Amino acid sequence: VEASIPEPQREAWKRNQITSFTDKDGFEKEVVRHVETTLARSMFNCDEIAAYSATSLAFRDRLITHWNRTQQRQTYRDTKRVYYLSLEFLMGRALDNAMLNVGLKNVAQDGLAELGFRIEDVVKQEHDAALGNGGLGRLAACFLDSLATLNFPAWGYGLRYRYGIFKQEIIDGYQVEVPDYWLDFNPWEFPRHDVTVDIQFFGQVNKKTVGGKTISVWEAGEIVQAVAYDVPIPGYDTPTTNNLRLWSSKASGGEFDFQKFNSGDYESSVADQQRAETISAVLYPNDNLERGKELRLKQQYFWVAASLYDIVRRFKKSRRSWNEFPDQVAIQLNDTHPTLAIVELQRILVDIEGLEWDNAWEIVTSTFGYTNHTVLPEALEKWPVGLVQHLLPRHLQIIYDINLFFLQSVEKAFPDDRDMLRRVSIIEESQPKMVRMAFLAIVGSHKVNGVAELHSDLIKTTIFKDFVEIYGPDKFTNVTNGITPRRWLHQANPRLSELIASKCGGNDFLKDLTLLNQLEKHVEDKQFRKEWAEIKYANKVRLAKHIKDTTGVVVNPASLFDVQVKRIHEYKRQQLNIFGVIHRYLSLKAMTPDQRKKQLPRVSIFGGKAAPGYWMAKQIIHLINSVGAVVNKDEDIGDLLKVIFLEDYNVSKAEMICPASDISEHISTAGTEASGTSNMKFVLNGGLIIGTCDGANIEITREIGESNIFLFGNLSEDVEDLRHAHTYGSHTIDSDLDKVFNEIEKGTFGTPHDFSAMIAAVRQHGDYYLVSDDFHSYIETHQLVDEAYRNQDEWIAKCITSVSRMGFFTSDRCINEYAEEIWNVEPLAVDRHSIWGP
Ligand code: GL4
Repeated sequence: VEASIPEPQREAWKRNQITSFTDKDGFEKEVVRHVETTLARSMFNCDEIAAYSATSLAFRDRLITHWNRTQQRQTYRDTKRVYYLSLEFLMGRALDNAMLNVGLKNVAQDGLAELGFRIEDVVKQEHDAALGNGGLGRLAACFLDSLATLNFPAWGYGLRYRYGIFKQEIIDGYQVEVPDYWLDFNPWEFPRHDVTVDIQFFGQVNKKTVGGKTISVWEAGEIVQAVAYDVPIPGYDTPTTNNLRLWSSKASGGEFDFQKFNSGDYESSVADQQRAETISAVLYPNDNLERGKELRLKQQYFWVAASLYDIVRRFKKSRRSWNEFPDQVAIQLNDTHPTLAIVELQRILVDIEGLEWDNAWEIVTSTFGYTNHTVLPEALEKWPVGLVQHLLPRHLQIIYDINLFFLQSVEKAFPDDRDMLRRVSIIEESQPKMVRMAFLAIVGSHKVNGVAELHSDLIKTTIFKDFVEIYGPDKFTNVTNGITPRRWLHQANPRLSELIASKCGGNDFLKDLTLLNQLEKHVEDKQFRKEWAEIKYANKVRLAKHIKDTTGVVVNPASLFDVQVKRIHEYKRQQLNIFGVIHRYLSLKAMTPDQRKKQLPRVSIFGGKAAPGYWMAKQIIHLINSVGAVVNKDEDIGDLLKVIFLEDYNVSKAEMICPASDISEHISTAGTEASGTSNMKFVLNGGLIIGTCDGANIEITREIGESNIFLFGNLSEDVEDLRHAHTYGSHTIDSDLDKVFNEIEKGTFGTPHDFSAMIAAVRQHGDYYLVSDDFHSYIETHQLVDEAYRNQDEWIAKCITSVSRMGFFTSDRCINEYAEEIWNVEPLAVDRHSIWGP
């Protein structure tokens, strides 16, 4: 590498190597330089936003030298890389994370203080990067943190949406969506105007004979340009800085515009430009729901084609043979959204590189792994054949060929099961015909995984059962989700992190979370418990202040804080929670003042966005706010019960909310929540949880012990029978729930008609989510929570014990499992000073 550059030039470059700041003075110099030169401001007009911008730029410069070194080293060593393809990366804020991962937050804090700023205020200036909906997108972000921290050569590939998830406002108790203009100023991205790919759509496929061989040539009807924007991803306590490449769409400068322009059709060439830019304009705001819109399919192909072009281009530089592709490249499909990548790689290999079909297919299937994140039928992607044909004519042909060869092999193996072919076909023979993306993803990958044990078992016995028979059980595996302790403990809860460090021999637990087990021997330590409780209280005071500032409601931080924050969805059952709150309210109202005095004060806190088109979810938000409006001003009740809906739940708010929770709710109908990840965040921050036997709750219970979690409700194996009984037997509603419904219908919480659909879903429409079946045990279990909370000493002991046993749920463990079981990649440490080291 070095030898290709003449000696004197090499010396000049080395002589002028950039040195990064390491202390307060160096940091201040960089901040002042950026304020004055990059921002063209001065000490006289440097506000908090300017201070944020300059601090970010100072840290960005640092990251970039490490980023360059990481990339050069990986190229030089030519090792296998992982590519994580995700339509969502819910990154949140970058500055605080960068300062902590680089290990220079204290330096920045002191430096900013000298320049006249409080670091907390500076950090808060940053707009969340909210390019995701919920757990799926946040998981991708945690994985990037772990990949870098563990020194894996890895890239993320996604879309650079101009608008991320909408901002939620609550007006008169209703959700109102406001666009999220997050790109106003984003110091964390590098536009790479030199890294572009032309992506084609529409058109037709022609056969051509080249050298006696017939090949398919896809002639485009429209070309859109993809431009790369790179976001550096710093690992914790390592120079490894990986890359997240986000593609932005732009009108192609090619012949199409040019022709129109020359013929004087200016308006239509502008319209073309707008149409091109629309592709990466907005994130679809649905979680666990697919709407089948043409623009969404365009987004998927645009992103997948640009990413694969980039990956193949990088592979080709190494001049290896195509058969080595899977030794150099592992591609992970985050849900089915990038499934077209399978088809695109096959197209590249067969149509463009001229490989034989079987050879190409072997390479393709060895390269891809597919992660399933949901069993909900409404979330499983299917695309009308006609739409795929129109947008991607060559891809549809390839899908049909993949399906043909697949079905031939199935027929051979199961000659007596004709119905099997219909069931597993990638093409669903419905009206209209549909492409089943999950089936295509399974057939085109060498491993398929679920995200928690129960979920991985469920996919094997339900939606993918036939495929387990066809491929055998080894193709299907489980990787239970995890979270990064850097963001979700160290960054979100600095005081608790520090206290833990003082008992666990320093900060090493942030890199090896199993070291938390050292806490357990201190559980009995009175002073330790006291400090623990004080930190929880301070975090609750901080949240109480936020509640006051944003809703005007005063809550008492000494109350039990009961939190449910996540996307609003019927399967997550916020309706069960609010019905439970109403039940509590009615019980309190029925008490004498003396009886009330003995009750435990509680604050029920909700937060989360509803998909804009999900009417029932919006009704649930409205009911929560309507109940709050009545309860919060009821003088009989006072502090005994407050009901809060926090507007615009997002990553940075989660960082404040998780550390302030006493009990959090993870109460999905058993079998519906694939994993959940906030359950892990809450326990890691010293809160207990109430939950159903669903998703990762089950493994959390296994790790922390049954006595440290409040489980309730029916089990997933009973759900089907219960649903069947609701529909075909007599369906009686729980009597306490009935009273709650009657109260709503009396108009206690506003116009009853507003909530009639929610009630009818339970009473008349078969109670699909088992709200009534689980209501009694839910209420009873909350009584156990109250009793347990009264004994603060024991409560704190449960919290400490739980945290000490949470080591399993780090995303570092997940990434190591993926690396070993699915990707077959090794870490590659980067030397702080030289890329050429051993
Ligand atoms: C989800 C699941 O609903 C959630 O349980 C899981 O934790 C997450 C990450 O694996 O993926 N699937 C979809 S779709 N959205 C999610 O958040």
